[in-house]
Amino acid sequence: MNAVKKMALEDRNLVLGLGVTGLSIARYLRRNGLDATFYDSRENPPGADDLADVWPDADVITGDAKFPKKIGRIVVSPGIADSHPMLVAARKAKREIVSDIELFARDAQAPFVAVTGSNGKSTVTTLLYHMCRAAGQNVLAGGNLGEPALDLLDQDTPDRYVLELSSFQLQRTQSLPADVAVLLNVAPDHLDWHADENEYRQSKYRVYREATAAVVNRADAVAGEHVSDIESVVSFGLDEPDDGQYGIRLEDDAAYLARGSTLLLAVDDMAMYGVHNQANALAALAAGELIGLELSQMLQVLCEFPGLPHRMQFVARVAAVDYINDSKATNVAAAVASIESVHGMLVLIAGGDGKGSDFGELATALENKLRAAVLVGKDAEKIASAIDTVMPVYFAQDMDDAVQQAAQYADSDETVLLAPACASLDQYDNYAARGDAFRTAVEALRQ
Ligand code: UMA
Ligand code: ADP
Repeated sequence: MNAVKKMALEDRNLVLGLGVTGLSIARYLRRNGLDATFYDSRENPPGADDLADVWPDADVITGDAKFPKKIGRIVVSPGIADSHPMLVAARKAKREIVSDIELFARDAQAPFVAVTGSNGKSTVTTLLYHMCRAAGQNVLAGGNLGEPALDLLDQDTPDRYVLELSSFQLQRTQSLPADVAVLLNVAPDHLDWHADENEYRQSKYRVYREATAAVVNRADAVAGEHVSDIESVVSFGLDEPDDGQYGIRLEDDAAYLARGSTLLLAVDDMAMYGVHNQANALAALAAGELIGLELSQMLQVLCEFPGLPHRMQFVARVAAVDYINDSKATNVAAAVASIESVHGMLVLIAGGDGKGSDFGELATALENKLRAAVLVGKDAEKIASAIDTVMPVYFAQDMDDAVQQAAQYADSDETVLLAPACASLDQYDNYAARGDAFRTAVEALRQ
């Protein structure tokens, strides 16, 4: 009798968040005949209409609703922080708290590559997707990028999954038996969600915990410690590689992607732009090797894949000035990488929601490189106080104003770079809407 009661309680889920993830969890629970109550902080969450299609007459609670007692498990959307009252109550009641990724890992019937890092996740996930396809594999990619992980389980089982994972998702995932785990880099981000920087870093290292094979960045000594028990480890970095490693070699003044002493591809032959994308390419090659992909097919992908939209995307040349959209540079390290990838002097457009970041490193990267900075959004003042000692700083009302000002400060053959070092959510629905606003403002300059 007790066992029956316990099962029934365990089958009752509380789903936190009615966004993209919440809806995918609803579809998953429905497919599996499990029961659920849905919660969202917002009184009228937009996802509620979509939920009605998936789950007619769903039990939805909102706002400051009390933690429901008859709940066995909490399935939580990544954006909801541990400090949320529902999660505090769930921990007090000793209920299991899981991510959608935990449910995915428990049910997946095909091997998966897990890709994480502060920056470059989407690029490497997409590169690996194309590399697997080039090798004739049936592959599905998703997670933090594109389709939510649980929706991938509702499709025919592929040869392999490639999952992009955020720190939020990793922190709530206990079992992650990845075929290959890739950690690209760790730099401070999401300090408004994580308790502190150490918690953020530790969540990233979790990607290696149950992995069969690992790709590790040689520049991250701590990452090296986390893979010491993993049998197959391949490293990548921007330095010269030893045997069996991936890196960069210089020959006759040209830089090459290399494996050990073998030159693989001149970086100028890559379709993607920027030194950080060389690191991403090397990480993808290392992961591809670990899953048995053929080198020539992977290199062909690197010659063809131009990068994802809103990442170092050339927009236009207007009045002898180049305009580049790197709206996806949503933290300081990403903005530093894009600044370092631009040749010559630039005018930077930055700002938005800084997520608790320290902008000091921007000043170091910008010295002798920046003509001016035009700042927008919630944390414009905070960025200004970190960088106004190294360059003139101006404030703008919105993107149109920012682009018009930047056009005045840039000289011929210089670049105007949108690399905000901040999330976009204080002003836009997402980074893509911010990048689109930049493009529209640049196009208006021609008129
Ligand atoms: N909500 C609450 N209370 C809160 C916070 C949010 O009820 O305190 C509700 C919101 O009202 C909303 C829902 O939760 O209805 C949104 O949930 P969410 O923030 O977890 O977002 P999803 O729509 O489920 O999208 C998430 C990822 N978002 C975040 O991690 C913030 C998406 O990544 C991801 O594509 C999607 O799951 C599918 O896996 C976006 C992202 O910005 C692109 N990720 C961060 C990044 O890349 O830096 C980590
Ligand atoms: P993510 O999915 O981790 O946000 P993306 O591939 O979308 O990563 O790239 C986001 C931004 O991060 C890019 O626009 C670029 O500014 C920066 N970036 C990409 N790869 C790297 C890298 N390997 N190191 C540092 N910065 C990077």
